[in-house]
Amino acid sequence: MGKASTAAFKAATKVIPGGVNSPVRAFRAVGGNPLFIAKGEGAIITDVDGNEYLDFVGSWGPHLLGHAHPLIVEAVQKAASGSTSFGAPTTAETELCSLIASAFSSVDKVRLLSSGTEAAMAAIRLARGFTGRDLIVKFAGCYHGHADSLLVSAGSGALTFGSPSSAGVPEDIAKLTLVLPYNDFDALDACFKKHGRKIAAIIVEPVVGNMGCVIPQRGFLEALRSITEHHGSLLIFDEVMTGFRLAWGGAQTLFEIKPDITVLGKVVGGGMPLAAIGARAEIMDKLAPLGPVYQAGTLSGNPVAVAAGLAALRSIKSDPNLYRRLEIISARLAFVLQEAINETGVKAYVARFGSMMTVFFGTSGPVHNLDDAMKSDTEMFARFHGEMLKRGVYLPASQFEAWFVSTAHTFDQIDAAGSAARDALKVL
Ligand code: HOZ
Repeated sequence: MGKASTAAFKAATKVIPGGVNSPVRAFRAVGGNPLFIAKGEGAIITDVDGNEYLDFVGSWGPHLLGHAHPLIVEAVQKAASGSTSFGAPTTAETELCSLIASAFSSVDKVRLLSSGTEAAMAAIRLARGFTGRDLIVKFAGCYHGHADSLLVSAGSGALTFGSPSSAGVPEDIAKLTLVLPYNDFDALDACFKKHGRKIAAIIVEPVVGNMGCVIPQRGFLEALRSITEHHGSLLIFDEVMTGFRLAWGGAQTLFEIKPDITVLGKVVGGGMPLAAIGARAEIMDKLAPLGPVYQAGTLSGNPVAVAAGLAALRSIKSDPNLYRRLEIISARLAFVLQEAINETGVKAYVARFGSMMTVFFGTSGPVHNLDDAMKSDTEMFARFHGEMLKRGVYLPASQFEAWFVSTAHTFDQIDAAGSAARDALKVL
């Protein structure tokens, strides 16, 4: 780590808790201090010391098209020159919401918000308001932002009510969230047998990015769909990571499952603070001002964020080969990493779905749920992270985060990442 990043971190710690505005950035899980980033272009970021890194964080998901995509930058500049906020409707919001609705067959109407956390929180309230029920089901290891109802871990038994996973979350709120193991059909059945009539919704990452990349087992998403339908509960797909990343219509299009409510963030905002919830009209019309479920925001539908989102989605839509190319680049990354693992004999498991991937260290996999993910050797991952950084590759600073590939990554860069990984694995 260079002198300028060290000094910047020292200064930051004086005025920002832990020196960061979101905890995983602090590098606590991998040791050392965070790099302070000065700029990014395509797949490369540059720190304040002038060191360049090949970036597989992609701002934790938004940069499907790479950093500083010219069309997004141009759109942002143009929008900002006409004011950064109105707090009044604009035609661009209607355009963005129409584009989102056209991408998801489960969505008639869309409400724009400012962050994934806010969107997941609103989706939960909407599900409760629509069904008149209080309980929600989430899966251990799935992360849906930091709203009180969602910072909950499993209680003492899989069928018991959840307990707070953060100080400040009241027990009484956590009790309304049931936490089940991901990919566990029996736990799902037992939970609905016991509580089905009281469950407002299941919220799930259809492909998980937040315990590392974890893929739904065959039939799991279908089981969520049928059990919720059977019990009159709603199914919420949190597609903050997967929406517009895995396919134009998100994971739900690939798996051919229609959720009741879709939560979007990251790619949909082109790197600006923008998120969305979408559903069929019957559900969305429960939102104020039409319905009784309150939700609002001064910066909701912010013109600069909307311009960035529109530019990102239009660019994605205009390129019919984009997802195929992204798949090939991502598959290449998984391949070169697996080659490096095989060559060096390090025990590690590469999990990938499209352009989301995680190398779980110290396990040969498979990783189906949080318990499997927790078998990882996090110290080995931390050493790997540091060695990759020394070799100019910037990875998420936690074993339990997804790496993101962008359309800006080139084959040469991917092969360079493979060579860096081979060298890094050799010295672990
Ligand atoms: N919640 C993000 C990881 N899943 C981290 C966001 C950030 O630190 O920017």
